[in-house]
Amino acid sequence: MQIVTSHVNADFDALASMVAGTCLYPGARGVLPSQVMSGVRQFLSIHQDLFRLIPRKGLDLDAVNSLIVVDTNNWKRLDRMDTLMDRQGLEIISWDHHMAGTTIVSDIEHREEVGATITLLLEEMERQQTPFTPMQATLFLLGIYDDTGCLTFSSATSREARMTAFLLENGADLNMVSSFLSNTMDESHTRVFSDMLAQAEMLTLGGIQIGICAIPVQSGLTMLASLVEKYKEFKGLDAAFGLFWTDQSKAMIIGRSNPAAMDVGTVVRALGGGGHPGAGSAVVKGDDLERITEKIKNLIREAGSKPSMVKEIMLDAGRFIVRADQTVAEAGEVMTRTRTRALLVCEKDRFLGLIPESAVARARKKNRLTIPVKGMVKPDVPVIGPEDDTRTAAARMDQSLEGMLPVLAQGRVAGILTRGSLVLHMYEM
Ligand SMILES: [Mn+2]
Repeated sequence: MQIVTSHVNADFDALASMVAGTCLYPGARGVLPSQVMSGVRQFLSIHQDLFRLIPRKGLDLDAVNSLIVVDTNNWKRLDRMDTLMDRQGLEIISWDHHMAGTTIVSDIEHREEVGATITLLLEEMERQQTPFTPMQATLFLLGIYDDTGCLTFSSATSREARMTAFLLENGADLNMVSSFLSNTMDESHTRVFSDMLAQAEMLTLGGIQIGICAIPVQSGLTMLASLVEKYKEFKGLDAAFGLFWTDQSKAMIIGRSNPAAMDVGTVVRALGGGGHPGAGSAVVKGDDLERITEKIKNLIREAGSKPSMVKEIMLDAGRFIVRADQTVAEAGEVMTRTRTRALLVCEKDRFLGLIPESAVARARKKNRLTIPVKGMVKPDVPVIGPEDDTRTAAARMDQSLEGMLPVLAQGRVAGILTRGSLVLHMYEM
């Protein structure tokens, strides 16, 4: 007998991978561990009959000669399979995305560092053109979304995104997916949240309040980013970091910050993750929680104490400037040539305001292209100083309809920040 099984406290990735296993290996029976996550339990209470699954309880392992293990690499995480450990002639096939701490030695191993195990099985199903139902597609998508925070965790790869598209093309139902994902906020989240409230450390940096919570969680717990966001709001903080540590010596670090408070991206990038000033995440492996916490505190201090300044990243404004006595037609030509949506209008050294593309269009309609630019200046536009920090600039860019901030020093143009240049800076490109 060939069986497919996965870890106790099965999450959606584990369940999806088991079901995909029964598709790829016709004749294999899915063996459901006794304990499953509550969202999975709710899902199964409706869908169980649709899948070829039998409960672990009451299963006699004597007849098993082929074991397919999905979404774990550790005998201890399986539901009472120890008797198979030394069975002579037992074939073991693994499908998994956990790279460290493997205790299950397999004959055929499909182990790759992707965001979800189900991705590996789906790629194989796509290759073999293995048929599956829309209901199964929905479960597979739940697997991808559960393990990758709906593709937002930095552990997600482009392969998860490709398989998401593949599943949507094959009938996955997003309404069902979202209804089961929203249900996955359960008692374990309440417990984690109350731990966060009780155990957080506070850092104050130049008036900015930052909370850091290091909390052990069961692996596969999703919605952690929402918990960090809620925690930040609940405590009225400027920024918050959650370090969620699972039994697989892996920590998920999630940061959230108000736009102008601090740059979360800098911190998580230094840990090998990704993000931007307001939000980011990283996965850190093989380090203990205390060491990671210390490391993050230092990174936060660095990020908080050295915000980059506008003058470090501003562009030369030369090609964005028109003189107040030039015609609107000339301004229009410069905009077309430089592909900008507005220009800075200056009289000698003095900054008067912007002339936006829309003003040129208006003048063209009214046949007034020959008048001087001075007559069409929009004076009260958001500006920034060279000594201001880039977080302030990012917040102020929001108010700019033209997507540009003139950088002014004593009323003179010192440079310019465009939305594009600010974005490149945020992603450190
Ligand atoms: Mn997984």
